[in-house]
Amino acid sequence: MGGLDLTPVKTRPVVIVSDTDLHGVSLGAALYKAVEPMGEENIAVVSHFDPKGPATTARGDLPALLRQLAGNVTEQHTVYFADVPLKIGAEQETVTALAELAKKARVVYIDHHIEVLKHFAGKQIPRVDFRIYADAFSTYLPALMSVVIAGRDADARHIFDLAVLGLVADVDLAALPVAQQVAAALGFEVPTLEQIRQNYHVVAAIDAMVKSPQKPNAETDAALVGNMASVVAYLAKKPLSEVASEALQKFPTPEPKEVARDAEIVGDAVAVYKKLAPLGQGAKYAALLEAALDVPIVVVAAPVPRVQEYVVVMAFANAFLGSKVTAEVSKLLSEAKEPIVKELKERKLTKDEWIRPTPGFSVPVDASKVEEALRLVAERLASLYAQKQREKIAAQVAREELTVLVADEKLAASVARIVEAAVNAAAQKVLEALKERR
Ligand SMILES: [Mn+2]
Repeated sequence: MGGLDLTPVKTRPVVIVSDTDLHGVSLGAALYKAVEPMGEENIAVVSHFDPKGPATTARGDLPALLRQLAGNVTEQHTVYFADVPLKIGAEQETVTALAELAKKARVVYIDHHIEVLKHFAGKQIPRVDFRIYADAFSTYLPALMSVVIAGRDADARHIFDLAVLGLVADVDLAALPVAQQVAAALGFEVPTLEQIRQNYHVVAAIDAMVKSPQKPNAETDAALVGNMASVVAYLAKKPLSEVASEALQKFPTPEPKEVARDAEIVGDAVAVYKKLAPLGQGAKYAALLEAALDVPIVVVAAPVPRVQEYVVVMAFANAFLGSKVTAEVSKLLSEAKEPIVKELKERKLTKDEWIRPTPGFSVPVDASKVEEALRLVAERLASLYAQKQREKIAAQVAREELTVLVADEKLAASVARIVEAAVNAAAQKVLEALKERR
């Protein structure tokens, strides 16, 4: 049987299974740090990405990995899962495989994915110790607390830094207040949102390093199984400041404000990057732009690997650390994509071919006409955004006026709803009229 060889796990009672994104590997590293005093010769790290075979991520065959693991563990083993979500579309298979594994060994399952909770809820899986948290930061608490209780201050600092890295990597803004509370209790300093924005390129560089097939060198006696396991050990062994400078050397990533210098704001809501982002780095440049500009929508173009004739133009809702309403903006983008693509087609800037959806949309455009396409997408989105703002303000004003005039609150509310509907309908007519005129 080719693929992953899990026999090194057999003789090592502590097994850490981590997801392969930055949150997963850094959480794996935090657990590694916590169990290190048990002796590295007793630790195995399993972290593997394979879209077609056994993998420690839902983007591969997770149930197969769990079954294989069950064949290599005993009563003596404790298996820690770090941020490994259930495989969508294979939930029951994953639960069954996990239950089989738990018959053989003790399992501690640390995660923060809601779907995990949903599928495990009400299912008694003996010996699986579920630690499901509401946010990315909190998943580090078991590791953090175990070293704090043991009085290992330097390790606590290290794990805390990994936890902040994990929350930024997972774009989990809700976790920031939790991090602040924990920081206050432990006497650590937690970066502000502003500092995180300014230093976002560091996170982007570490993320690139983690995802690249180049393995950072980690000196350890732990068994490292899979193509990402050495990254876990590396993050556990090196202070984060060293990891950051090495990542920036290997994957030079411009600072957000540097990227923003080549951007233009269209209307007051859309930032458009006027240059081409480097090959395959459109999403990363969009995030860098968002970090610098705090606009609700960014539009970026980037070439795609193995395709010469097309460049992808991408529009993103501020899925990063933005402070402007994301749900509203993603709705706007999903409504906008059809008419925009239609217009791009009419102007012969694109063929009807879709590339995977993003938190927004992406469309391939003729490589020789990128500038024109970028401008068109940015302008249409800016005017749609402005239109939505006007509708919102109109509805707001109508509601407030009525609350003053109509004393009865319930009556005011129902009249307000009628007025709001009327305003929306009128706005819709204006929009349609505008469309026809084009
Ligand atoms: Mn995660």
